[in-house]
Amino acid sequence: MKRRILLGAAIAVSVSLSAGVSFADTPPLAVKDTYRVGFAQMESNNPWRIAETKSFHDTAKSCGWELIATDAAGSAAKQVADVDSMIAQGIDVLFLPPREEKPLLPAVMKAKAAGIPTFLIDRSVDSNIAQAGEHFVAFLGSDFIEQGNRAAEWLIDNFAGEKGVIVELEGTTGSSPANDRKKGFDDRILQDDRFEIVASQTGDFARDLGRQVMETLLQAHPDVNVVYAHNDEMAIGAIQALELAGRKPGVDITVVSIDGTRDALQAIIDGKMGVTVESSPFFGPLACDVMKKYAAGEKIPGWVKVEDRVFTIENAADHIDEAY
Ligand code: GZL
Repeated sequence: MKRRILLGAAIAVSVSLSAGVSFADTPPLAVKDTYRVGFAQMESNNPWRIAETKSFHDTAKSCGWELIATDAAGSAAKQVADVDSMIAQGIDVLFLPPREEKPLLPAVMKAKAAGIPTFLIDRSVDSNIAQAGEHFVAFLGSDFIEQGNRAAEWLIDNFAGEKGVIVELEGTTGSSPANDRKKGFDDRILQDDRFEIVASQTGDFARDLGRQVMETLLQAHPDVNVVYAHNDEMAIGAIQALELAGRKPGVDITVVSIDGTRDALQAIIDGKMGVTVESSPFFGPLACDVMKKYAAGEKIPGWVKVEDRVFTIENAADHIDEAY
């Protein structure tokens, strides 16, 4: 079953609601007019993070949230400490985008022990240790394996060369989107024997590090003709590095990415990027909707899956006005 929930101005996110899981073990949430809500953001170093945080602030008033929002500046340890502080401040519910799958497990366990229901936002934690319906209520986010798979499908369908020599720029080490975008892309692309991944290195989802890593990998692999970046920030950084080296992104090298930021859509319109698979940051309204349903006793699926679109030269100009 798919439902479309209007997020932000014009972004509608279709959410597929699979069978609910029992919540015998997750802390209850009372139906109230106002809630003290913790939103423990991991960092604010890129447009995606900034758009997500704004989405929660923009939702607070209409959802009756007294929002306690923190920013861990890229430190998983600080993100855990921020959650500790929120628990001490007596939050009713926790929205947590865990920077990395393992280091954020203590935050999930402490919230549960304190009787606070947790919703994981945009990234998840190590499912071997913590599960939806027991340690946290649900994960709200995209299917990162599917995103990687769709990026590979686009490349297979649109690459005109004889041989694809791929450099892969990975996201934050140990994060669920980096792990799964790699799995989804690599498993699919290696089924087509035209392609070879000659290097794969983290750029930590950051533009400048993505640029630096691309400069280094370009030295080692001058024959590269495809870049697969786990997010647009690193893809834009890679495009900068390629142009500085005299390469022509979109002409002699194909760039494939994920997120759907404004700069990426512009790069597609300019012919420098081939595709970006959407990964929406607008989680505020969805978090409000799911939290209220949980409080009302409705069954919530362990994974509230956000459906993503694909942006290419055919539709980038139609969507750039709504991009962040
Ligand atoms: C995806 C999110 C990722 C974005 C990156 O849900 O976790 O983190 O794709 C961001 O741009 O840094």
